[in-house]
Amino acid sequence: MREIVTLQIGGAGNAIGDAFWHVISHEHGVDYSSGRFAGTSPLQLERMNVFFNATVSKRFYARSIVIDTEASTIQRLHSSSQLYRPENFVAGSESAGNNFARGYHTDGAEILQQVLDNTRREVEAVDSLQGFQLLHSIGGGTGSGLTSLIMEALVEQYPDNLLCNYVTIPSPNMSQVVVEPYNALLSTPALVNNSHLTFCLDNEALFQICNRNLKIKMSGYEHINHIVALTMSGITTCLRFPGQLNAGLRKIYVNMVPFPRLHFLIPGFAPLVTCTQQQFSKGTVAELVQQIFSSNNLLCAIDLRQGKLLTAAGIFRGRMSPREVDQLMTGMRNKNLNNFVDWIPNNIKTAICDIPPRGLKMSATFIGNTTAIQTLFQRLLDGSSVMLRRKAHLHWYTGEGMEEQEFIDAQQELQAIIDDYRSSAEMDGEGGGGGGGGTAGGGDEDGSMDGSGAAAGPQCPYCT
Ligand SMILES: Nc1nc2c(ncn2[C@@H]2O[C@H](COP(=O)(O)OP(=O)(O)OP(=O)(O)O)[C@@H](O)[C@H]2O)c(=O)[nH]1
Ligand SMILES: [Mg+2]
Repeated sequence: MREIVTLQIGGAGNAIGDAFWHVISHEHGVDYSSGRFAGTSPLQLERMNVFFNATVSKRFYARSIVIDTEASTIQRLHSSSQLYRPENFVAGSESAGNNFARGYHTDGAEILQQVLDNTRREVEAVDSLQGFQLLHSIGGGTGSGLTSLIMEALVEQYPDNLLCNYVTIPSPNMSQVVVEPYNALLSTPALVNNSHLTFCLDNEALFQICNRNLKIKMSGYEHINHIVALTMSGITTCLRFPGQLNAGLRKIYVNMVPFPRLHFLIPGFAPLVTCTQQQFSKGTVAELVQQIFSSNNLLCAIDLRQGKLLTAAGIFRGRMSPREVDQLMTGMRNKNLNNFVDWIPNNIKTAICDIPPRGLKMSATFIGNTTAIQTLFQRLLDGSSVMLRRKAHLHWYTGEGMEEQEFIDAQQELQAIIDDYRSSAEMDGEGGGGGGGGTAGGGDEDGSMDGSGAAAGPQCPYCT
């Protein structure tokens, strides 16, 4: 069995991690509170070991290290479920206070060894580790600083294993903390150089999905985290249930990442429907295909039409005709050739898993590696540059031992990745273009690519 060890780090990392375990434990027939199996199908058990460990007493627990510099997050999870192994909780004494420097150099560094010891124990208990899954934000001090530290150590200690990050990207609409752009900036070097697969979960897009499209009144992150968990469940479907495509992290890596540095992936999910909206949906595969190629269904605030897809994958769940899925996906590519690079033939892949997610007849998850991600990186760069120019708030970092040069180096790293994506858009046979923010292709007014004309747009997943 090819196992994965999860590390959930900081406030956002643990909240999203918990939502993920909620969703996938149900899919595998494991009771979230007790960790006991109550499933009905052997398929639920077949590849359970990828994410869960089994005990002799037939209980399952999440193979996850639960990490935070402050204890309260961890206490919450401790009391909510027996799915977590108590020895795997690693808590510090004080939050890193939204400061990368404290996550990386002081408060976070203090608990690093304990994180690595626990990780080692889990790694030694598995048959054949395929890699690590790290869940964290880059706006907070722990999620940015401590995660960077952990990644450096993991790459050194486990050079043959893959690191896959699910990264919460800050949005001023969701958090008012003024230094978040600095923390995001300082996280860039570790993500560029040490992560193999980075799934970008942009709070800006998630905010828009809930607020503008679904008109949900948000009092916290619960809705957002559920959308993220559904999407993560979609991305990991092929790792958790029998199938061919993307059946392991390395296969995802090979299929989705044409150059090692260009490993930043945009996820999307469909349908995102309320009960009311569901009544008006045709519930067809064509709708799903249309929706996953709509910018409105992406978990990143970017416009797919402003760049080119290097690679794309659609993971479909539920009973449907593989022929129809293939035809529709190929049709989508053929109608939008201008939005796909022409130097990777067959750069769109599909997978189908019979088992639908809870409460839905079928769903589709999108993974795209697009040059349009430049606009997200540019947003992060601009957000930090404007403060850095005046050295605003810099003393919080220099006071913890960091130097201004580290900010400048990180800016260069971020600019370099923007340039890499831009030049890969321009590598197209016909001179490409479309990478630097210009409109590369056609598409509909709602931000979707040309498709079957089915209604697109995100809706609430809560009734599902
Ligand atoms: N999607 C999502 N974002 C969150 C959640 N909690 C916090 N955030 C975002 O994450 C950033 C703050 O990071 P946290 O993860 O809370 O911080 P941390 O890693 O615990 O670091 P410190 O608290 O500074 O030690 C902000 O951009 C928040 O908007 C959550 O549950 N879900
Ligand atoms: Mg915190």
